[in-house]
Amino acid sequence: MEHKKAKRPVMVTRSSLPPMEEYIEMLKPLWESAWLTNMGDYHEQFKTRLKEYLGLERLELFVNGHMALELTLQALGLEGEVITTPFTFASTTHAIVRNGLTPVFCDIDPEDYTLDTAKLESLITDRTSAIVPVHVYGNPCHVDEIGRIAARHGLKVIYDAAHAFGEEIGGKGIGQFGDASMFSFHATKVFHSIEGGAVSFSDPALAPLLYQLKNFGITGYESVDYVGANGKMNEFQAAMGLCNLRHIDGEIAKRKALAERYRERLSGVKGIRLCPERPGVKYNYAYMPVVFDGYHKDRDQIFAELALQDIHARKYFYPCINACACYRDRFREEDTPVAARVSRQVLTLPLYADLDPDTVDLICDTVLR
Ligand code: T4K
Repeated sequence: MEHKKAKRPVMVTRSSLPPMEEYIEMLKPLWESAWLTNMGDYHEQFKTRLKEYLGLERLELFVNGHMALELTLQALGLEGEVITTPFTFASTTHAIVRNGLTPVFCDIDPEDYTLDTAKLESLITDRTSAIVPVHVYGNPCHVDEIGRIAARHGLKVIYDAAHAFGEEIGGKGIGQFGDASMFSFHATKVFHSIEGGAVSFSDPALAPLLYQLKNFGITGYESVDYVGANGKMNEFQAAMGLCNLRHIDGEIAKRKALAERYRERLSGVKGIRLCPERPGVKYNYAYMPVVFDGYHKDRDQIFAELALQDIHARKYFYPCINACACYRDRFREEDTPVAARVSRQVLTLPLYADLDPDTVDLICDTVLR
């Protein structure tokens, strides 16, 4: 069988970059001021522009998404147990554990792979202080039900929105749900600032605390009030974020067209499951997860067939976090059977703004062959 030629290698994603001149122009003032980090002008501008774009009132920037989440959990003064999902990137669980909290893994919804709210309430104990759900692949969690459960039990809700930049539910920015939401601006994300992250939050009292915690807990020239960390976003990151923000709508539109092309080819095929698109949700097309469940080839076979053509899909998120070496002594993957199964069936196919549509066709041909 003859294959169309694709530029190789094709990786699961490829960072979008602004025109180089745009970024260089942004760097000139940095050479003049020599103010490179510690909350400079670009940092402040980026914060303002992001709040506008994301429809948020309160937001703090961080050096990366992980520090944003870890320091937010610290700022909220949580104790005891935190209910979360095992079907995520290691960062989510690590942020909980590194705060001295105990993660309690809740299984996932078999359709959209976010926390299964039907299984959530039975995991709440008198030691539970918070829920950390993940809008995994940009699939929004069941925020209304999570909000109701949290309110009933007096729990905080901190969303890991690393994959959900720019999304909306019913016209509301996704960062408006829960007590706080963490966004990642890593190079592999829909929107990036090389590395970077942000947290949106509802309680105004968190604003100074988050700012101080990311700066070692320093509260004045001669005072350090908290055991903070270095979580500051530098000016080069903020400059990249400001440039990329100018182009983000076009980037998402390109992703949407490619995601639709995948859907046209792969939906309705027996044994292949795509994530449902919920009405009223504005998606960002962050990932293209495909689940092979009863298909004539399994996930690993398809992964290998693509790799032979120098096309590198990824098994996000395999293994489940409760099966990773650093946690498997304490947790059992069997306790979250849906997550365990999906993690063995899922493949995230290449998706990024500049992916050649012919490559999407080639990938689909390979999957369907
Ligand atoms: N919560 C969730 C749910 C997350 O998914 C993440 C991060 C976090 C929290 C933490 O946020 P950050 O602290 O990272 O802001 C990648 C990313 O490093 C990570 O940010 C992301 N999730 C995770 C899902 O994916 P790897 O180890 O798979 O990345 P890597 O280096 O294999 O890159 C994947 C592909 O991306 C490469 O094959 C090519 C492309 N790429 C990569 C880099 C580094 C580029 O085009 N440019 C680049 O600069 O983790």
